[in-house]
Amino acid sequence: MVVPTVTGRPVVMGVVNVTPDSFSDGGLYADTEVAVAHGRRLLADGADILDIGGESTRPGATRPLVSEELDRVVPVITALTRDGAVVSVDTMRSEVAEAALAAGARVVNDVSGGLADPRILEVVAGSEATYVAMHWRAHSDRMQDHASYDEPGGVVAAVRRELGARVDAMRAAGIPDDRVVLDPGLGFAKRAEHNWELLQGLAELDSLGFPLLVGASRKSYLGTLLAAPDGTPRPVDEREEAGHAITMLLAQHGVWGVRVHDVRGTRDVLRVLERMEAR
Ligand code: PMM
Repeated sequence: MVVPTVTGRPVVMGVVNVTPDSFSDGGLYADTEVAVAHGRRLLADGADILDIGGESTRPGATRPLVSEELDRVVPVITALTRDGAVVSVDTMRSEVAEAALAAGARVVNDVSGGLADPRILEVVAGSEATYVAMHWRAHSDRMQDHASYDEPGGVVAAVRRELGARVDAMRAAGIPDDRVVLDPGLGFAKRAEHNWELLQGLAELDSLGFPLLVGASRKSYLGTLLAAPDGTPRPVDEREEAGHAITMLLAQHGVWGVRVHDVRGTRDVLRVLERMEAR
């Protein structure tokens, strides 16, 4: 594993979205220079990994061209790896994963777990990269049509089974188990109640036998939880404290990593936890 956990606390993956349209920070870091500066700030705040993405996966998003995605992420990855950062590329495309690895990325974070572009599994197998495989059912323009989990055991059983099938595909492609991290994919083909059930059911996902990464921060289920009395969801940039509460619970559960926007606040949460656990 590229970033093994030290002292048992979760790895902190800081988000750098080089996109004009991500829900969490849409357009703020779309420019190379600004994205690199943002990555440097997250590093200074204590990120263990910087997750660089060039495709927005907000519900309803349309996909960029491969060339657009490459132009967004490669220069940012090159600059940040030159600074010594451990960089992850957030992509579903094998061509982008290949270029990112050549530019120095050491983690491939594939929100589709190899379903969008199965060749990505071969690219990862032929490298030394860690592979994060997230639970996913469909591209963002139609993912919420797939948010039904009627089988016995509900969303937790379905995510466990579907991630298990991705593990079979990774093994078949030749990716060793010790380079794999699984992610339940909060918000991807999930309604708010599904996200809460997954957070409550992490132990069942642990039984797959792989480290878990969870991306809980700023997502719409928090906006719904914290909605105003008239039902207006809490704005994206006012959900941080709730995200930190979830980080605390995830750390206590023993997840491998958390994917977050506010690295500084996340570090503070983990520092409190470490102090409380010190004898
Ligand atoms: N969420 C988003 C993008 N990439 N990757 C992983 N592994 N897990 C996630 O939950 C995840 C992801 C969407 O959120 P963003 O707009 O904040 O990046």
